[in-house]
Amino acid sequence: MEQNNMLAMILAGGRGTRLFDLTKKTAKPAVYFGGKYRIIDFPISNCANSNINVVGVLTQYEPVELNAYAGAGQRWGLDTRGSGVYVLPPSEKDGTKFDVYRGTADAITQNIEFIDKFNPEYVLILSGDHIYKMDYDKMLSAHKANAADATIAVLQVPWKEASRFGIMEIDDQSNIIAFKEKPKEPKSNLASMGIYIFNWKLLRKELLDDMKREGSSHDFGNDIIPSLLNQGKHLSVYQFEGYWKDVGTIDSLWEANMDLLNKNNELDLDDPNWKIYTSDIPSLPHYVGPNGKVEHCYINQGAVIYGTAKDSVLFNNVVIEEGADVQQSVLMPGVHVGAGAKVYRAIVAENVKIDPEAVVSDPDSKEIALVAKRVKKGE
Ligand code: ADQ
Ligand code: ADP
Repeated sequence: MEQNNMLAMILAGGRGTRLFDLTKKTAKPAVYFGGKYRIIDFPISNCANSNINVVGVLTQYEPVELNAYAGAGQRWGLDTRGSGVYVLPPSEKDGTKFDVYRGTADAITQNIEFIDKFNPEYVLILSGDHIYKMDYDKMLSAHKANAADATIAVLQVPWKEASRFGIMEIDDQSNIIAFKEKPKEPKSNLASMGIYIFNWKLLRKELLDDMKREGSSHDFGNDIIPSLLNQGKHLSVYQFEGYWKDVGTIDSLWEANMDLLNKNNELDLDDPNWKIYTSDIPSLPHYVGPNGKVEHCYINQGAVIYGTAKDSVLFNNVVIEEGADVQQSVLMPGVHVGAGAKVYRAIVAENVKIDPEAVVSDPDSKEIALVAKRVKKGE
């Protein structure tokens, strides 16, 4: 496989406050998704499939589980000679004062030495909290064809959501003429996906200049992109087509899981040319008991179902006891639903117990319930 001269850095340090208790003890990229994956499997598998061999993962908030999971990259076939996944928490370096990653750009600045060691021509910056399949090699080809200084992957978002994103205006040559991070009154609905390719020499200089700028929050969207535009640099967009979801909220995480159940879903995890790699947990095959009934579900190994499950995503070692009813829910590994309990429209966190006869939410509820601790009958 031909290696391209691009190294990837995945920003995985955010706290993920909008996922509440799911990210109390673990970083958002390590959160479970889709019956057998973790969110970080998506960007790293995309890198492996795009012939990017060196991937830095910038961790900070509750990194233990994520670090252990990322390892040296063996899960994604990235631990062979000349390639690897490198977990990069903030660390004390010779000649500099130790500090946490103060923003997304600062996280990269603190790893300039790491990047320099590989002497890449291009650096790809990714987020650790998006579900999508993307060929970054195609984005690099567009970046080169446009002879751009930087390229941002973009897509059209619904107008009502536009103020959650970096929003830009472009000319008919795909050049960015204006950019605003999370504008209150967006002038377009062309949104940044937080995926950037930079010529490393240029970014390196910009990051060092940014360190000296008073008042900078050292963030790509707030500081680096606007500054490059001000300097008249050539910033281009790469139009992404396909499924992409920022799963930073309970509702979006639930929706993305439910999307998978639709056999014609755009994400298509059954694509032989674009596999999403993950770790397989050795367990017994899943088992449906004599009265068990399962309809329209993803079920991973080790799940045991004596009750009923419908329109749900069941991770490994989930147990649904006799008479229990689970609908439109995501049950993470080891969840135990007691006899006669009802679980509707919920995300239930790893190893949580729902007591016999307990009720979680109701089928007509508009809200998605997050269940992160034991639920007792009558609660
Ligand atoms: P947000 O998603 O709001 O917007 P941010 O909260 O900065 O951006 O997080 C981006 C990624 O960086 C996340 O994966 C997060 O975990 C990580 N991260 C945050 N702070 C970090 C730190 N100090 N150290 C290391 N990692 C950190 C961004 C762009 C928008 C764009 C959206 C698309 O700024 O322009 O529209 O992504 O989702
Ligand atoms: P959310 O928006 O749900 O909180 P993000 O992961 O996007 O999730 O991060 C949100 C904010 O948390 C960002 O503005 C980021 O700067 C900040 N942040 C990043 N790392 C930390 C940390 N270690 N502790 C506290 N806040 C952090």
